[in-house]
Amino acid sequence: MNEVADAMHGFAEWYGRAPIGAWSAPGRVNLIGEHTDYNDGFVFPFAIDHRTAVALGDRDDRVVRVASSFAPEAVEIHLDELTPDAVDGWAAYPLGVAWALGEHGADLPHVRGVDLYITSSVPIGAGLSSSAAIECAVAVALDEHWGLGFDRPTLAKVGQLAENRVVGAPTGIMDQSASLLGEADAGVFLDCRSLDADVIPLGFSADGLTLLVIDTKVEHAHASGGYAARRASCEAGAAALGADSLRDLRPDDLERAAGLLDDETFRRVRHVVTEDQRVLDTVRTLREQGPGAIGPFLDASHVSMRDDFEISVPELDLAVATAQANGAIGARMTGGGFGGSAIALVIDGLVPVITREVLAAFAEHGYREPSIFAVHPSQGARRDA
Ligand code: GAF
Repeated sequence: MNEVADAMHGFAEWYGRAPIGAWSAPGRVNLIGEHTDYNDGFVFPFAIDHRTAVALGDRDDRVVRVASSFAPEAVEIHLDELTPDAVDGWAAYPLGVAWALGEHGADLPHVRGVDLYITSSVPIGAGLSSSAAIECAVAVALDEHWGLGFDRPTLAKVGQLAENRVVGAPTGIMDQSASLLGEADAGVFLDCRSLDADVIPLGFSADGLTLLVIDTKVEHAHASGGYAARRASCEAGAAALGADSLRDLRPDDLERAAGLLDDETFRRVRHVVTEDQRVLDTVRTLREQGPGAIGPFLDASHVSMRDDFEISVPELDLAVATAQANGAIGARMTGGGFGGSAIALVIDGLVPVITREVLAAFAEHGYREPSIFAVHPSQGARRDA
């Protein structure tokens, strides 16, 4: 799909004139580091080659109007009326970004309105951050059009604020950071406390490896229960242990934690503390030995999410187990959980057999047919036209 051409074409059809520019931002796969971002910990995602594009046209008044290929109606609002509660549904993502830019210091009372048209090839609800892709595409577009000059870490915070306050999902900073900072063939190793980011070559294709996404088609939403409950458990666990955040604990501290926390909170804490360590181990191993050696950390991450953090579902477990049983280097669910996608790092030659076996296993269990496809680490948000 050529998202940018589609966005420009869609804009022209919808608004009856050509746009003045088009920007795009990718979805992401998180290689490792799940539910660590809002605990001030470490993550290692990469931007994928599925993007959301936004075409933009200027206006003489102060109305912002958004239309898209995925909703039948356009939504519009006067900038003077833009508050977190004034918008909902899909338009909360793009319009939430406009509001959040103001919260970060953009002089919204003095900018003119815009028309936007959005298209996307990031599957929705698949755990690949379709929401961050919209936020980041709109953020870079408005930042440039309104001459704001915000840096990328600030735009990541803008996207996160839109998601937290306007969409209402208590998510962390990972997805927007991956979408804005990603580069071709590289992962973004992010310290979510300092926001220091290291862009590290992944070298999958050079080493004959493919990163497969297995979209289970079990839809998740982070504005609802489970995600917020996990976050609350982590905060309660940190408080009970006298830590500012779980980032401040090491695996050595877990024995003490076991004596102080109830079983469920302890397991939530153990996931985050060991996951932070797995991110560090993955990055070190990747640097020292290459991507073919990181499999055990991916596998262990899945077990931790399944048993300790309890955010997997049977379809994700089946995808992971089947990929592993058929020779994947490593496999795990990716993203917030409760549905969405698994990933499997696979030797190129095994892609057909792993694809076939996962499809067969899903059919045998009577699960909905998953969508299985390769993704490539790609460039982050950019201006395209
Ligand atoms: C979702 C959230 F948006 C991220 O901030 C992160 O917490 C992730 O779930 C879990 O690692 O994608």
